[in-house]
Amino acid sequence: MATNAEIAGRFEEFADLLEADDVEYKPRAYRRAAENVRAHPSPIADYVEAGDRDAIEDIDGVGDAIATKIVEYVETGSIDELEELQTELPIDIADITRIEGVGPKTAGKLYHELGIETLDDLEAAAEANEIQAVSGFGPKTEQNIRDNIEFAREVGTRQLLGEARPLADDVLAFLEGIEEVERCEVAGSIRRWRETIGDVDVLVGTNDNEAVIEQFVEWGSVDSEIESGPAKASVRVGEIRVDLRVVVPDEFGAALQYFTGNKDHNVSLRNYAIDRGLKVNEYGVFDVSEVDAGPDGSAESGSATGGSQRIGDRLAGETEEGMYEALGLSWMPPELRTDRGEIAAAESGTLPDLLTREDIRGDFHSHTEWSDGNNTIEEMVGAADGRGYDYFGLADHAEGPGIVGGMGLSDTEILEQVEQIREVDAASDIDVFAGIEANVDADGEIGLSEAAIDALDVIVASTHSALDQDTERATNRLVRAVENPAVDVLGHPSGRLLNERSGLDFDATALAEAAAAHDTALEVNSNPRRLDLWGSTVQAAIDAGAKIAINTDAHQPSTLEFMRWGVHTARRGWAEPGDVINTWEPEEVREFLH
Ligand code: DGT
Ligand code: CA
Ligand code: CA
Ligand code: ZN
Repeated sequence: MATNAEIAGRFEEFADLLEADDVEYKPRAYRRAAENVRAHPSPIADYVEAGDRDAIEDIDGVGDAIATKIVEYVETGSIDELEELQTELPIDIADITRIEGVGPKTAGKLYHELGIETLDDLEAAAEANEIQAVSGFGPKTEQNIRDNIEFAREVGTRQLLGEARPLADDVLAFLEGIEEVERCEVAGSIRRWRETIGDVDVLVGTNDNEAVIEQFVEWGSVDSEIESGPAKASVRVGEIRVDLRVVVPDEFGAALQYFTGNKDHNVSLRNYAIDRGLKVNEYGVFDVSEVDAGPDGSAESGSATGGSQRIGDRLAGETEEGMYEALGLSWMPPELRTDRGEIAAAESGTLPDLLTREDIRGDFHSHTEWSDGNNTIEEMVGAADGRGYDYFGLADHAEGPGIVGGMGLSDTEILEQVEQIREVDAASDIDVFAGIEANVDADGEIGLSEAAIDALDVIVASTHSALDQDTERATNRLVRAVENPAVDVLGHPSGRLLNERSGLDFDATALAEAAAAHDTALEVNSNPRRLDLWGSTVQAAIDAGAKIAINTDAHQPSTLEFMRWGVHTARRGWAEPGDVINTWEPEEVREFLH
């Protein structure tokens, strides 16, 4: 059945094609509907199944016409009007618009002028210098296309963590319910909480492979079976591939360690073991000091069942903890397994004591209907209170570069909103911070009046424009923003959108040093399309002494849930509770923001 993400994807495609066709107004309506459909907390296909038309039309931005298309899509798997549009404009629009600076309008023009339909067509035209000859384009645009085509190709094949992880949770819940399953766990990038996922890996420990594999491929959510064999099977669920591997319970820990990766971590771990006369593989940790069958190379000639890889004295393999312990290392959370120093830290007992969800006491960046959010101040605060938070910050958009006219708040409106926020604060149990999301212009300035700055508790400053600057200019710009004494948090520092645009490239250490010196926190924006900062940049920030703020950037109560992605992303950057200001006591937070 169609997921909300798939439905949203169709409307995004609709919007892109209409825009490529120079249609006005409608694309915006479709995009708004897509966004709300994507964020909707329950499966919309269920409403269709139950014939609950009202529930569909209750979704913000979904009127009669869009509801009809949703029903058509869920029931038939396609939308006639969209198919017609696709025939008329046979452009791989999602692929082509992944190139920074190439929007649907440009894609439409390139199709009409040069017949470009695919990324390959586009690359060929750029190589042949045909693009700069089209009116309105120039050598700079053409060069930009050449520079970004690789990025566009690569990202097209990966899913967002925020879309793949809920599916992985469902797979796990299903497998746990199978009688023959003794142990199961996700593995691979999904267990490491990487921000994008190539495929979902799951591992089962059982003594009855056949029964488990048979039930797995018959799972109700499976759209098609890709392959299945005696010890593994792969299926497709929506757009996501799920790989199941089945092992005996006694080797579950070894397989879990191996298939969690990442590859670099595994290679380093294997070398670490070899240096100590041990051998690590997907079957266990083995003492091979008494084995004279040659070094590592002999394993390659082993049978498909790994017979010759189970050579020597097995020291561990049943549990993952045991695997690391046999190597003299403490167990480490999967988020850390990227070969950025975690093995040395495990050896010396200096692994970080990572932040957890329970440590989070608030959020500093959310939106209301005052700008582009869907709810009132009261509703957002109520939802934050309902999550047990101690404090909560509203940060609607201020007007400025990159913000659609009329959507951002003027200085006068900011002062009006602050007053309302104070009233809501007085009437609620949690501390409510009056904030704003200011816009960092191309030179690093934020355009807020002194009066607004004085009235506000939290100023989140974010870039929303000029995201194609070179590294030096981008770094200077962001450093200037964090040095501004009014700025408390630098919002989504790179401005990247996963699978859509790469955002600013900047020197994370230089930025973090400036942030640390000026008591400005760097944001981990938890929106699954952003996750910005991310693992390596969070780690650089913390190493330089900067503080992190994990924010949801929620535009409605349901997306306060995004905190889950932000916390795991911060864990990928070795964040301990003290590094993250939203674990602090309310008084400490006030002090930091002041
Ligand atoms: P993905 O699916 O592209 O998001 O990334 P992963 O990390 O899930 O990669 P995947 O699905 O190809 O393989 C799952 C894990 O299996 C991977 O993280 C580490 C392990 N693995 C796969 N191939 C190799 C390999 O050739 N050598 C080693 N040491 N480990 C491997
Ligand atoms: Ca994978
Ligand atoms: Ca895989
Ligand atoms: Zn925001």
